Amino acid sequence: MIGASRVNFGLANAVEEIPAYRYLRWYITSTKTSGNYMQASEFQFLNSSNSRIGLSNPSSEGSSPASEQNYHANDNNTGTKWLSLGFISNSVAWLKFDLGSGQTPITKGIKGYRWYTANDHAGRDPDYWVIQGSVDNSNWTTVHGPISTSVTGNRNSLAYNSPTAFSGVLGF
Ligand SMILES: [Ca+2]
Repeated sequence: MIGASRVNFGLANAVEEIPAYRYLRWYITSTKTSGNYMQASEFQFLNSSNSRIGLSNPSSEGSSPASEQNYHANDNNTGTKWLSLGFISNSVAWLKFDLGSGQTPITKGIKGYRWYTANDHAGRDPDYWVIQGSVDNSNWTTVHGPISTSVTGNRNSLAYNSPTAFSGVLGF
């Protein structure tokens, strides 16, 4: 397994293995207005220069309109959005990235993340979420959050920016 070691300078100097998460997901469980769809124009993982890391197409929990698919949340264009239709009944939406075989947040240089609001309906904006990691695409561990925040009412705008979110968590 590819991983990293984090040394905890306690009495025993124990070494804790940091799981080599191949999968990361943005896991949203609340929007500004309940009983709504969920939407975002961009969700981006960031490198140490606070720049977007391009990843292959993500997957998500359910259906979306043809022009508002999950990959529209990671096309580096705030003019396109991902709309989760299922959120209105399921109250959960997730956007999952497979970093690839043998890849981890460390190999990809992922140090944090940010996301941007969509073009309309502020009530659909996420306001409570976690970031989770998984080694097997089945069991998930929270690596950032939960984040509960009031999101800007501005449209197509930066809503949350944490370029060092995973500092000390994912091996950096
Ligand atoms: Ca977009």
